[in-house]
Amino acid sequence: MPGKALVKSELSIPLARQTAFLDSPRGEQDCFLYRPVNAFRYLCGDVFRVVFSYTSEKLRFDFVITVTAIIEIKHHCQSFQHGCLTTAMTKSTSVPFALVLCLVVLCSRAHADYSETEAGKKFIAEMVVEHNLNSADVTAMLRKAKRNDRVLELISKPAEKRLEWKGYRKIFLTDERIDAGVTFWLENEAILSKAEQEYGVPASVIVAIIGVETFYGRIGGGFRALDALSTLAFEYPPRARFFRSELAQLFLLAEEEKLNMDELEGSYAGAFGMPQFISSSYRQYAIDFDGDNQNDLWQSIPDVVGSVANYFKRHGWKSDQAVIEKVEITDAAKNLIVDSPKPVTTLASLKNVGIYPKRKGTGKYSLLEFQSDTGAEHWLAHHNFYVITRYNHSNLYAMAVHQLSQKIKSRKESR
Ligand SMILES: [Ca+2]
Repeated sequence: MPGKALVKSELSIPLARQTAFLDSPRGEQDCFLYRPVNAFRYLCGDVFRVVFSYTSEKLRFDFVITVTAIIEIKHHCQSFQHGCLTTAMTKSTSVPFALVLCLVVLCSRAHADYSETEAGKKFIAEMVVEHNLNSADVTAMLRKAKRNDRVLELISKPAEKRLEWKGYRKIFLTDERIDAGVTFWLENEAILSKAEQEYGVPASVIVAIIGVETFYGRIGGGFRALDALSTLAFEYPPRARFFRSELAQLFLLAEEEKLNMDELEGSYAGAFGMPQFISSSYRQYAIDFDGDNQNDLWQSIPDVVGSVANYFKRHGWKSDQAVIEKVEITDAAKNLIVDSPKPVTTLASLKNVGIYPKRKGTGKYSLLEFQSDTGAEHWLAHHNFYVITRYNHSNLYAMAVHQLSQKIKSRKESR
């Protein structure tokens, strides 16, 4: 039966809003924008929304994509088929032709069956041979995976690569996040102390990580994990190998923790729970810190706190050492500035150019430059700074975590 579709409303997002959205990838506006993409799941419902992206096939992996409009479509198909919707939409004079084309593309991709692709078949075979999973079960689940274009858009432009420190810090070092950190700390003081004692990782760092990752659980979901990881595994060549492995880990995790993969939600990059562990990290580092025999990073704050502490300990956190210290440098020191946080510069090299570290570390350092509002700042990163980058491989990320931890700590102490 032919479907009847009506364009209910069209909302153009002003340029200013697009900019705000780009500047706050983990902010609420971002959630507002990417949630509608997930509405493909509600395709057969009464109302669904589509986020349109003006894009070009040849720019697919350059991702010059701007979200320009959200269209809400009401349809009355009992059994939805894109054909009926596109036909109806083409008749509508209020919808630009380009948008109709986008819809066709988005709809058709949203229905891609990865289990039928060559890469998908190979993946299923590996899950059976290497991990002993049931072929029919894996195939059935993979068949449910839907391509998500928003995932491809976001993965290509993470804030860590787009922004300098002066822009990045404004996302995370806000009064609201600091206050939320103090509140989280006060509400979970006992479990944070226990984790600090058992793992040697400061409560302030654990609190800051959870604050940067998900704003204490407020942000972080919005994508079906199966869709996000399948999209990245099968449609994002630059990191397909990594994401295929994470998709495999997701299947294993779901099996071990008795999770329903159909419902699991996470970030666009396939990280989930309050501390945003990717599947392999979840399997390797998540712990049961409340004694209910489950590693629950969604609902159990003790498990979240213990797992973050465990992650840091396992990556070599040294409880008696500093993270990073600010230094003033002369021109002679400029050739010691590096991009990598891995501490390889010796104390002797630093002294040669007039830098004398004041804080305790391993004796190996990394001299980093950050662009602040007032110009270049120089910081001497210690081993523990490098450990923070094991959570997210970015100097900006580690700096945000460190500074947020310091601000939360001093605000808590001043209360
Ligand atoms: Ca537990």
